[in-house]
Amino acid sequence: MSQITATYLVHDAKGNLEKKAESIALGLTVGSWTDLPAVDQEQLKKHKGEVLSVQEVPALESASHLGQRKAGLIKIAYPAANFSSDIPAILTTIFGKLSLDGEVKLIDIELDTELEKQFPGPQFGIETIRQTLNVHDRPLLMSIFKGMIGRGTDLFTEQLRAQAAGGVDLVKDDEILFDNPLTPFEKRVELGVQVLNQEYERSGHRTLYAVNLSGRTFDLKDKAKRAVELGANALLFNVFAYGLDTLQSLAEDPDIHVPIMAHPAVSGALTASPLYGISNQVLLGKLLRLAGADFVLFPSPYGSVAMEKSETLAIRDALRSDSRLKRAFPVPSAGIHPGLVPQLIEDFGTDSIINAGGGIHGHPDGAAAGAKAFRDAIDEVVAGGSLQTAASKSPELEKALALWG
Ligand code: 1AE
Repeated sequence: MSQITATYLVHDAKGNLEKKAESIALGLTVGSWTDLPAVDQEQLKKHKGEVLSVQEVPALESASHLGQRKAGLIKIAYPAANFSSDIPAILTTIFGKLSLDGEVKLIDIELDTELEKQFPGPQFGIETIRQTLNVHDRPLLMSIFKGMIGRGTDLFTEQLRAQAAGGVDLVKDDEILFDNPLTPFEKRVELGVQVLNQEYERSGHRTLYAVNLSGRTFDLKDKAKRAVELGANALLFNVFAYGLDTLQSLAEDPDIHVPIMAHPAVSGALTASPLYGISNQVLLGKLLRLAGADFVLFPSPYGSVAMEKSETLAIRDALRSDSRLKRAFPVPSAGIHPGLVPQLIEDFGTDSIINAGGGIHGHPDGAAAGAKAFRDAIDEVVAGGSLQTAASKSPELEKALALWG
């Protein structure tokens, strides 16, 4: 029987974890059990949630000190017979009302193969994106447009050309750049195609541009299709401002056949508390891959907006673990500069993306030099060398290290 299992960290003021587990398993499925006549029990057996395990763990200091608080990891299996095969139905089953019911955090989920098959996963995944870019043996380098609000297409063109000239593999819009009169969505796509084709002709290096797909939910598909018609080769999507199912609908549409980059904006509201919400591993890892993200951005453990290292590694693993779903690129981000390249490669490996905005545009000699500093650092570190060796051969990297350390 197909099912999803959910693991929760529960702080229970009544101090009875077994009872709490049973009340969750029944409350989110058949309602009650022992009071039911045998004939109803027989009929409802296949719908009943089942407590798989209850393991007491030390309570977190930040938990409420009321009552006889006990903390535990509670694992429950929910029959797939109870829900339609979509993320809204699954989330409402496993963490709907429960998310409002005290100190409970959804820590992990596991879909069995039959259920997982109902989801598309990434359309392209790491391997196909590498083939498109013809880059096989190093982390990809991505940069971000910066300071575009209130500015026009001239700056857009200039920044894009400089980033591509410096050797980045992908450029993405800033997530706060929406459709606007100065740099309209369609114009950005057209300029992106034009500039990046020119750069490809000039240097032979292919760069993809992820335009920010924004606007009202019900307009997104038409907008994305128009972008693809105009030649867009990637989309950036603020998935948590819309919902995971919206991402899935975009990823499943055969007319939107471009990789989708999921931005984590808004997700912190759901993940940051150790006591409530959803773990980063589940939200940014498992669910984004299931819904079809090809790239997943998240705060790195060492940048300006930092996330716990163990959580970033759990996201990495959820995006790349063996599965029938294609593998998605982890993109540890925020405050990244060339001095972090050895650490990024050590922690996230070659099948990852090194992503910087300020760390490229803030280079004293401009964005092309900023990008080149990263590429020189990446190439040397992947070849087994050190940053210092790379800097001795690269004035751009030397300057970047002098600035950021
Ligand atoms: C976690 C997302 C990071 C992001 O989107 C962004 O714009 C980073 O910018 P920098 O590299 O910190 O300037």
